Amino acid sequence: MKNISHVYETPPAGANTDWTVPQNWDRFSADEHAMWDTLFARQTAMLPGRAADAFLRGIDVLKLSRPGIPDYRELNAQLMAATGWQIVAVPGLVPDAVFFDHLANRRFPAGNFIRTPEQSDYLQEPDVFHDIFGHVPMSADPVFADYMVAYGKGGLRSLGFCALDHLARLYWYTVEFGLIKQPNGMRIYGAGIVSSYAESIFALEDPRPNRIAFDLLRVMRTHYRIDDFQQNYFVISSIDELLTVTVETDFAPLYARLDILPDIAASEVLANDVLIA
Ligand code: HBI
Ligand code: FE
Repeated sequence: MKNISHVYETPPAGANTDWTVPQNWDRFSADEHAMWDTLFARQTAMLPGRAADAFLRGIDVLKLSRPGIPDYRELNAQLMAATGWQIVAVPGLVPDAVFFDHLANRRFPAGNFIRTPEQSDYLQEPDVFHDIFGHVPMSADPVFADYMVAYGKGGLRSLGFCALDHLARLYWYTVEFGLIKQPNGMRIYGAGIVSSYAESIFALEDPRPNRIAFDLLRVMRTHYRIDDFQQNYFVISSIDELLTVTVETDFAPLYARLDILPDIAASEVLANDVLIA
């Protein structure tokens, strides 16, 4: 990804061999805590009616005893009780194999820095607001938490098939930019959308993006955008659907098919796509 500064192919000074670092919650400044509070207030005000029911249930895990950037010591006590997950602080993007291994072991790696006011609407690298506000509430949902574990284990296996780029698309179009069609309407569960004010509105209310029924092979063939809103969003009907398809699919023959099928552009719609209103 261009113009990002927190990418680590080797553990930086002070990091453990799994790239984790102490959160050092006490070192965050009043301005950094205020940045969190501003982002938190703006998103929690706009998400009722937009975020998935599971996300809104999980947001309470973040309503800790005090405002500001969550202290992982307190947050983890809540999250562990809910789904056995814990947050581990990392200095930024970590290698895929490290990332998958953390997910497979119910550890979510969260950036231990927060965006600047100039980046308040979007930044390409996962800061503490994207990771904690975006990912933690869904990680408090037992079914989604199990999906994330299954994904991490699948990611480790995909490394053996050199199929990481195909599997990364599954993460991107579900965990990061997924939509869900609930009986009461279309809702957001993807962390990349739900942590972004502008994309939360765009993904649900703008007529331009295509909202396509989730299909595993279709998603794994589809390129994604990293520096702009998505043009295609994929819509599941339930979180169970995600867990079931990931756990029950034998990915080996799927990877063989993906090797011969052409990729699909990020904004392309296929004749057999099922568009969801
Ligand atoms: N590292 N810290 C961090 N956070 C991520 O979301 C992340 C990562 N490394 C790799 C990665 N994501 C992607 O490869 C996944 O989309 C598969
Ligand atoms: Fe993310």
